Amino acid sequence: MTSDSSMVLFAAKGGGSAIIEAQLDIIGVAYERRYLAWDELHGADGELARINPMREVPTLVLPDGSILTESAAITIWLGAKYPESGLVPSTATTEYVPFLRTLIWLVASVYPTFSYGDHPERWLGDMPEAKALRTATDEKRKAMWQQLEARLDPAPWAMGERLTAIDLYLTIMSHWRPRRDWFRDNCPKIYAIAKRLDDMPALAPMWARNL
Ligand SMILES: N[C@@H](CCC(=O)N[C@@H](CS)C(=O)NCC(=O)O)C(=O)O
Repeated sequence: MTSDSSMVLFAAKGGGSAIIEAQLDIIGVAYERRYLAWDELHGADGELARINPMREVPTLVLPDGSILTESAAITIWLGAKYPESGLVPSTATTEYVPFLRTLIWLVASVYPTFSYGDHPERWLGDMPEAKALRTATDEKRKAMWQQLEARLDPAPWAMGERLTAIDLYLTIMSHWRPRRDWFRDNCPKIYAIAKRLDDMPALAPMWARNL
């Protein structure tokens, strides 16, 4: 168990902050969680808005007080600081390139479909197209998950024999639209990874906080 009590994670129930909670819990580092209500995130001018103008979670305050946002950046930072966790494969491994490719694809291609589809009114106001934007981003996301499914060869984890942060992203994101039953029926390899992680004891507190 590592002690680093000065880290503070801004989080919201069920959000992308759970991906970072899972990593911190597996690493075993002590950190403070500050949960915000969903309507506090975008609207309020509280502490989160002061440190992250995007008003998004995850936002991590590092031990030296600097602010780290963006789940992939946090993942890479944690991987460098706690390499023994294996959550980010070392650059010397064959897993590193597929890991990097998949990590950036998750945050740069898949995650934005939620940014636009969850709140279409932020982009289109009360225009009638707002509903269509949500439907279109939901459909695009399904196609992307199927692309990943086609190139995955879990053994048993997404990147091979070792659990990595990719498995945590998949497990948590598979609770979001189109949700678990769709993955069971359409992406059985992603679903199997998620089911395996559901039962991991180190993640039980994270699930209790987030489901
Ligand atoms: N690119 C960011 C996306 C973060 C993000 O979109 N977070 C969502 C929660 S899953 C959020 O904070 N939404 C609040 C809002 O938009 O009101 C990352 O990978 O961390």
